[in-house]
Amino acid sequence: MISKKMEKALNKQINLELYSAYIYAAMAADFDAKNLPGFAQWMKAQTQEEVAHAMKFYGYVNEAGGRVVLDAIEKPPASYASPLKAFEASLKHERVVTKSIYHLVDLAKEESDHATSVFLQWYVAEQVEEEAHADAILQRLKMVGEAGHGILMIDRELGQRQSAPAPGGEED
Ligand code: OFO
Repeated sequence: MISKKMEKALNKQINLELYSAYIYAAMAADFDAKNLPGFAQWMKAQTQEEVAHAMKFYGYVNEAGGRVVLDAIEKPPASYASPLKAFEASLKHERVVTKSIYHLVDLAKEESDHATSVFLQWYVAEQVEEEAHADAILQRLKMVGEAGHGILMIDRELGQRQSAPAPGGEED
């Protein structure tokens, strides 16, 4: 059974994961509006992945005897000056999420809540991937600069990203 303090912190994380989903959905809409379907597809898959992250927390809170309480989701930015700016924002956001996961790990340790500690390890590893993926694309965008041809090449490649599997699954 999780503590009230842990329940509150996990509910806050559900909100943050849903905000991540909202940020990426807004980025997808911006890319669709700018005729960059590959970037949009990548962001749509990322949106699904974030919903899955939120629902994995949801499932855990319930299973651990807590109560899921949903809060309002903050409004995400609607547009970005370039794909590079969007991926800069994405990497910055993922670093915030990583910090938040680390705080949860610290709280679990503080409370000797071993079950939550074990549960959170999946997210610790996932955040390494999340930051690495965003950074890899960001570095390539920096390489091609504003050149239309390079952007279109990356767009084609990102369009191949498949959608995330069902919540709670082993998505990457
Ligand atoms: Fe849920 O990993 Fe991104 O935000």
